[in-house]
Amino acid sequence: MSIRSGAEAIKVACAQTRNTPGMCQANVRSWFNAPAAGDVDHDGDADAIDGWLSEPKWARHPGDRNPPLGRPLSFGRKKGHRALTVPGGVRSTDMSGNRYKAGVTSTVTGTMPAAIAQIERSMGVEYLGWSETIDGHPIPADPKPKGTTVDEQAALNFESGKRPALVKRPRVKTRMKQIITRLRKGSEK
Ligand SMILES: [Ca+2]
Repeated sequence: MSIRSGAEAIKVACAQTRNTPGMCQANVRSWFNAPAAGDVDHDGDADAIDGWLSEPKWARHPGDRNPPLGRPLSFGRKKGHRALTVPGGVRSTDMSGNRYKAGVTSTVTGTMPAAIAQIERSMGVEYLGWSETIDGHPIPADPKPKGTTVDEQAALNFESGKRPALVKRPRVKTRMKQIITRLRKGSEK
């Protein structure tokens, strides 16, 4: 089982729009492809509190309301809550239009401290912190995008008409065409 990076987890979370009510912990860990934390505090329930407790102390950032993107947030009180920082806010189960709504997964929108406070108010929970791990598993770094080299990007710009003045030189033009041909060959493999 390989754990997803923050960016990969964000993608999975943002594609999800429904959830079984009250299953925040199971949903957030599944966005990361992480195994269940289990009943860490032995209260007979595997919930968000267990998720938070399963994170090693070194990986917890208690009370830090400016968490980075793609990291799990934990809330306490009652069964607690778990959610994920995403661009524009916090992806959360049982939230719709920045209000509590059982069964709907959405992004609670807002800048980071405000979005966290919105979840606290809407769900009656209290922010505990964010963690660098998910259910005790390190979250791997985001994969590097399959980039193009500087030359290849210049060639693609040339082909799409976005040609810098430099490319008007015949020798450069020939070189750009060679690179485009090579790119084409590469993509036919
Ligand atoms: Ca428990």
